[in-house]
Amino acid sequence: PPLIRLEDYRPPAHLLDRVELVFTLAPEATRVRARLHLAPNPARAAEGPRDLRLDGRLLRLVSATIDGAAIPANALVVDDEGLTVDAAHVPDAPFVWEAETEIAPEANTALEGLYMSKGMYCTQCEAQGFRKITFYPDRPDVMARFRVRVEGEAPVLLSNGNLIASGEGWAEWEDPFPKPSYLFALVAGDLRAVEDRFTTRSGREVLLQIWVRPGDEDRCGYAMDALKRSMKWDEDAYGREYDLDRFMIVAVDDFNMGAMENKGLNVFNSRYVLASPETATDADYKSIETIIAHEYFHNWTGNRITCRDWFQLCLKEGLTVFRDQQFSADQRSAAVKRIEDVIRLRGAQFREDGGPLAHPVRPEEYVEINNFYTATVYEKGAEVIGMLRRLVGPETYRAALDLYFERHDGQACTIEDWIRVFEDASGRDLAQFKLWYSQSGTPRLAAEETWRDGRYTLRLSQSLPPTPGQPVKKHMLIPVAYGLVGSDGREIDAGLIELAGASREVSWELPERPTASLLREFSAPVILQRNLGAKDRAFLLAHDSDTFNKWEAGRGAALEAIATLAGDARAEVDAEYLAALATVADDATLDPAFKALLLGLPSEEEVIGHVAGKGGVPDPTRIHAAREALTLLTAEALGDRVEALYAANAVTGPYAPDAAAAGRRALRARALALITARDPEARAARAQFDSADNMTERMTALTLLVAHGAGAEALARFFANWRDDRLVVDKWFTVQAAHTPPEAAAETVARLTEHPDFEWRNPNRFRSVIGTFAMANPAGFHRADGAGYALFIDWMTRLDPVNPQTAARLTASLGNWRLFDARRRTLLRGQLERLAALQGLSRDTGEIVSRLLR
Ligand code: B3K
Ligand code: ZN
Repeated sequence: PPLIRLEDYRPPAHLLDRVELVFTLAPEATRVRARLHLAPNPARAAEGPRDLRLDGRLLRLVSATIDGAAIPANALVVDDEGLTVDAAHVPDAPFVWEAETEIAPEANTALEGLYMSKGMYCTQCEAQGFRKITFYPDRPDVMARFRVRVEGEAPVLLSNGNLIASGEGWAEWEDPFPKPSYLFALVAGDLRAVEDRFTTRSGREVLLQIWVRPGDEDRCGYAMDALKRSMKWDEDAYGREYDLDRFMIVAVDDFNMGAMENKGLNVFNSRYVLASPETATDADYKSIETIIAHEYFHNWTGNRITCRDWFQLCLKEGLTVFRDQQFSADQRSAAVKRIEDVIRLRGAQFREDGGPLAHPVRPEEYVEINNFYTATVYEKGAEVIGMLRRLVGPETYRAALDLYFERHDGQACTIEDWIRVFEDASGRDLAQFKLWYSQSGTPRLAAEETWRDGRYTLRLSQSLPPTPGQPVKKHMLIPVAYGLVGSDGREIDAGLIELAGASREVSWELPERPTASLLREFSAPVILQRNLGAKDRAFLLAHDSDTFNKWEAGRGAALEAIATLAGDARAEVDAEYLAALATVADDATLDPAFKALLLGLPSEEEVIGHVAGKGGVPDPTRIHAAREALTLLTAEALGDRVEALYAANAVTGPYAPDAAAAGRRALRARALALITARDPEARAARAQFDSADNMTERMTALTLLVAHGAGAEALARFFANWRDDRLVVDKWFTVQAAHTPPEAAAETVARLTEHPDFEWRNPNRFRSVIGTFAMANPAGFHRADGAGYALFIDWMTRLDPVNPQTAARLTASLGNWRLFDARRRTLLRGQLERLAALQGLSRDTGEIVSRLLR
């Protein structure tokens, strides 16, 4: 398959003004009539007459005309990827292309284009699904106004924009804003709307609708509330108002990702819309809030201003993630949110950046663009914007964004456009900063400190490891936020150091040696290399005014402790760290959510990355045991504080998903884990499972029981209770795949795949078993005999022909496979080669496997 390159970008040969579509829906044979008002692109006028090239896949062309006239058979050639009309038959002036195509939504298991989910029609067009609906210049720099008529038996027929007319069996929609085809959506089915209204700050009334299947209406309240808060927040924080008469969200059960920002008609994976206290956890509520906000924010960052080509994906995704992070920080606790975001970044993005799948925030080549909706584009893309904001300051950041919206509204843009508004707003040359978009890999930031004759010197230096295709790199501009803390805990100095060259030295004349708090708020996505002794760590954990680094100090100690115990099970654990945890437990001034993070441990996955980052070879089996051991040591060190924390943080009254209540539950969950670590019978967890009146506390208990190998009875009761609720049944599968002890995990997962409810064609269900096993149970998955690997690849070979996008995504979770020992690497390589050799392997999975093996 061809490699698509950024440097080969050319403007489109033809532009579009208007598009009219008529859909006649039928599961096996939907007819699509398209009328495209095309014109030669003046930007390519010098070329004279040119072929008309339209993208199209898996379409049956019924008829086609240009300006009403048939096209001679020998002038129109259809191939696997589209069609070409010979230039001799293409007017060199505006013209109308009309075509009728037939598609089979019911047979579409890839869930891209028009497909069916439990009798309901829906679409997913980003990135290139529209070409599976009709022949079209399917690229984001071709924008058009759409008018859509939907005909079908379904009672509800939806598309983008405003409803202009409807009758029995038909509806017509018009979207006044020009948009690229990837933002097109159509939904039809037996759906019910939960409605509300929002008045924009200029006084326009917007109808808000959340469309769900009958019976789910009572689970939309939180999503609706999150939507209204998002709309208000975008007005207040960015001056952005909603622009159509209505905003619709549809919940769909079969969906490859989280959600999709189609103009005026967002389509969501139902797990990110539906919630009730009995069925959803605090974590679910939090995700719903974030994703509702994210898709809504895309209306300006993505839809009104879109991407010129798919290499610019981070232009909309990095920015929109950054915006949703700001929103969540404002709605909840900023300190907690920042820590959670960094955990996520290190878990997914650092792992990607450190292995064969590493790529720049703005990639320069791809085979299948769907493979680039990655943690690097999204999460690192957001970090880059956070650095920009820090460098220019919040006021200039806002001015730059105002300029961005003013200058580029209605356009398809590039990272160059984005950087330019910052240069214009700040007067700063950002050429070096822009390297963050083109250089892959996680920079290492080394810090050395000296204290001599009343002078404290901090020397920062950077190095950039080689990554695929980038053996040598230039120095980056790294903003390093810092603070110097005196022995009495007072702040001596704080500020920002910009490291632009290989190294930089800064020094202070001081009466005493300070303790430096470096990379505050995690001011750059780098790996900080610093010899911080146990004493300094415990000091920062106790005294740092920067909440991120306060947490980070404990995190560093925990990582060291687990790594040490994994090497030698009888090693001593840093006593200062355990003592500091006791102080944390006693500190009544700390927000419970933050305290829960301070008392928590890094995931096994994070320890794997940490050990590898220091040049070691991680052994997942030993790391699992070491993490358990540290949990027990922590429980012992805290003594009866854990029971006290458990009792003191009970939340009374009816369940509410707000940050304060969720924070108390998180702290209580941590206490329960520590209590359970000391009790082989897991009595407290059993008691909580029996008495819980909400899903958060029930899942906390069930998770601990399963991890203890004591979950059988609780699992059976849980399933009997919730077997009819698909989202809860997903949790039942997930908890077993993630938390079954390592020795038994592969067998348990194999058994789960034989369960009658393992509907593996449903992406949520597939991910809850196979994806969870590979990503959330490292010790089970990496069991030394390779059983986990074989099982995983068996399922990839089965899923790939049915749903290549999801298969490729899950295969990419092996991005860290080279970190392990020779024996595991040999087993993994064998399995990857088996997948690579599969007859008819998709372009999606094929690209991932070949990058993994390169
Ligand atoms: N833009 C979509 C993701 C589309 C993924 C295509 N494979 C959701 C989002 O980022 O908001
Ligand atoms: Zn997005």
